[in-house]
Amino acid sequence: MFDPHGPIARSIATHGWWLLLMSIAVYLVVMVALLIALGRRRREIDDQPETTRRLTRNVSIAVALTVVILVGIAASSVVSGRGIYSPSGAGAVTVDVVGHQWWWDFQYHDVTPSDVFTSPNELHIPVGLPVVIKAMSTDVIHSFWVPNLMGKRDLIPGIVTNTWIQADEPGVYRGQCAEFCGHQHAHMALEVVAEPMNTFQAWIRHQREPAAEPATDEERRGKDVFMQSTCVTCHAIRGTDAGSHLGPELTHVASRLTIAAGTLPNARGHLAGWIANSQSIKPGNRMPPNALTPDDLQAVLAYVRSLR
Ligand code: HEC
Ligand SMILES: [Cu+2]
Repeated sequence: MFDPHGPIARSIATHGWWLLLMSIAVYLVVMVALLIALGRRRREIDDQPETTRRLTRNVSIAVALTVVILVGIAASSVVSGRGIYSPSGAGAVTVDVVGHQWWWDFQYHDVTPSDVFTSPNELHIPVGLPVVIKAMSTDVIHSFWVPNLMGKRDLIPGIVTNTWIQADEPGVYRGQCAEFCGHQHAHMALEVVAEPMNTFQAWIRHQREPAAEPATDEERRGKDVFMQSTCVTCHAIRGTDAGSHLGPELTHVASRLTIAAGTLPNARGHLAGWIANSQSIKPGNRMPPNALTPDDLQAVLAYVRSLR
């Protein structure tokens, strides 16, 4: 959070530095005054009314100064708070951020219903433009936090919270759930991929497309196994009969950087381990182990890996 890459994070970091420097200054002044008082001998004039008056005046000045500093901090809080709540301009795109135990779903709004798609655990945004976020949760309270780009935003069941996010430069920024939400809270991470407008639009166009048709025999067999086993009860693959959203959408799963909410890099070996028994990787997560034969597992793997 002390390495801001967007306007919200910057105003939070600036505010944080001011608070820190102010606290250090006040602490030093108080300590120096304390040391002077400790080292000072008691004198005869200390009991005279003149000294009492001077003391009263000095204490009043210190109290007034304290009030001024606190009001200054409050004002600075309000100013940075305003910048955080209202987007810097019209939003480029609106995204629903939905918290699940223990993964994120990002649903991109569109005027055409068939163009709506989800991008689990990976939020793509165009550089330099605000993206409007509507945050919600399906189970318990989560908190959406991307330290380099924005402060924490709670996702509360039954309530839609509005916020926004913006990045200055292209890059991949890690985010993390910041409100303890159960067993796998620590493995509830996400990636924000900030990219130039044309790359972002190309990504959107690609994500809108239905899943690629299987190209090889093994992939075709994998698709059959997928459609005939329990996978379809939880996962959606657009363009096929699989349409459940209990788990992350898999239409373009192979194009993502990580699997299981930032738990593992999206590589063949990790995927195999995940599909066979995700409970050994992320114990308690909502995907049950799958008793697939080795051949079926290889085929499903080939199919899932073809979903670019
Ligand atoms: C009872 C529901 C359920 C069933 C059945 C199920 N999954 Fe999942 N799956 C999930 C959930 C929930 C997650 C997300 C877990 C997490 O990250 O905490 C997931 C994650 C995944 C992922 C990683 C996706 C990502 O982007 O992180 C893959 C790949 C996957 N499942 C494939 C399969 C396959 C193949 C089958 C069938 C053999 C299957 N799943 C059966 C619920 C299910
Ligand atoms: Cu959490």
